[in-house]
Amino acid sequence: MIKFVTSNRNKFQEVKYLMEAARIDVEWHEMKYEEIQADTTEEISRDSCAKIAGGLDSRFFLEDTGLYIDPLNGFPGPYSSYVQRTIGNKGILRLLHNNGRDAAFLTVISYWNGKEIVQFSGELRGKISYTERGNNGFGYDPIFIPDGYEKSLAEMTVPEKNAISHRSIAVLKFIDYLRKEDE
Ligand code: ITT
Repeated sequence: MIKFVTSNRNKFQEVKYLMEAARIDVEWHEMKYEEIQADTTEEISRDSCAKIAGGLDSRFFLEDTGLYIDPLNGFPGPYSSYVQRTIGNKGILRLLHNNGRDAAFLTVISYWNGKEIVQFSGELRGKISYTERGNNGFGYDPIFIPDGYEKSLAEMTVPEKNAISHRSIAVLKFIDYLRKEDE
C-alpha cells in the first residue's frame, strides 16, 4: 500500500484510476500542507515532501502542479494555487485578452520511499481557450485545450484526460519505478 497526500479529491480520483489499472493499492491521505514560495514546481514539490517525511509511518507521495502560460512568461507557474483562488479562470482570460495562448501544465510527483525523495514529472502542452468550457475536472481545466484536441480538459471524462494529461505522464513513470523497486 502507498499513500497519496493531497487535499484535492479530483487529483486522487485521477491517480487512483491509473494505479488501480496497474494493480497498485493507493490510499488517500487527505491533508492540506503549507507550500513554500519557490521559482519551480520541482522545488515546491520536493520541499513539501521533505516536510511531511518523518511524520508518516509509511511510504507516500505527493505532487505539485503548475500552469505555465507562455505569453505571461510562465505565470502563474508556481503561484497557480494562489492565482486560482484569487483571480481564477476569468482573471486569467482577462489578463490574456488578445495575446498568444500557448501554455503547459507541469506535474512533479515527489515520492518518499523511507530513505530518500525520488521525483517524476509530466508535461501537457496546449492553449488557453477564449471562454470557460465544460463542467468536469477542476481548477484550470475549463480554460485549457490540449494540443491536437478541440475540447477543453473540463469537457473530457477522467479516462480521456488520463490518456494525455501531465499528471498521468508523471504517474506512469512513477508506476514503472515502483514495479522495478518491487522486483
Ligand atoms: P494539493 O493538496 O495536492 O496541494 P492543490 O489543489 O492545492 O492540492 P496544487 O497546488 O498542485 O494542488 O495545484 C495548483 C493549482 O493548479 C490549483 O488551483 C489546482 O486546482 C490547479 N490544478 C492542479 N492540477 C490541475 C489539473 O490537472 N487541471 C486543472 N487545474 C489543476
